[in-house]
Amino acid sequence: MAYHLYNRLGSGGFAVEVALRLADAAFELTEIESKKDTQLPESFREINPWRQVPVLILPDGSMMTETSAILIHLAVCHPEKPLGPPPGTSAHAQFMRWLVFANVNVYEGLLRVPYPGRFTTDPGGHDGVRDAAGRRVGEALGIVEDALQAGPFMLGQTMCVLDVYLAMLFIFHPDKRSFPRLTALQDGVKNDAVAGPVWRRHYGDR
Ligand SMILES: N[C@@H](CCC(=O)N[C@@H](CS)C(=O)NCC(=O)O)C(=O)O
Repeated sequence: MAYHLYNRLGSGGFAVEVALRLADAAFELTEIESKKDTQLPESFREINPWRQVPVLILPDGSMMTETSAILIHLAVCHPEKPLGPPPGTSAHAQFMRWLVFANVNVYEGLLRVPYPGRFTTDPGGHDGVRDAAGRRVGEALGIVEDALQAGPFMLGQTMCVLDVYLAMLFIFHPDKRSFPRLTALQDGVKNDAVAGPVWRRHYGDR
């Protein structure tokens, strides 16, 4: 059985789709018809009780969520493909560190912009949630920017799925000028022969 990816165009599953293509893995893709920044249909709970994409069904039929965990899993399952460094190495430790850092501090912060009502019970407090989250995401991206000194990618010269993930998250931050190294990393992902076409299907010329 092949993998099965559930996603919504323009969502985090972009990075999972690129990982599957880098792995040359057979997969079926279901793109949920649902507008960006809205809730997925109630019926999607049958696939994922948390009602979010991406969801990856593994070849044995088990189900995975959480983009960073999926990317780590795919990299470990396809060590001969250019997804990430060999498990057990210091480079792999950094790979996992930054994937989780980005997931917790950037992805989750960005979600506070479309869904502020999930993070305060004060109906008048939505702008405050958005502003504080935007500031915190900016701080987190600053840490990533500093870590990119050896660049152009997070682990050096070679792109891996960590870079694909960061490039995708960076789209949603309004301030590009403060992050020249992240901008260069994003350009590298957009220009990649495998990631580029997937990028354009999801994000056009952004
Ligand atoms: N923690 C999840 C977050 C996934 C997520 O937030 N997905 C968004 C699309 S980018 C979504 O499904 N939003 C619909 C909702 O939260 O109701 C992950 O890392 O994969």
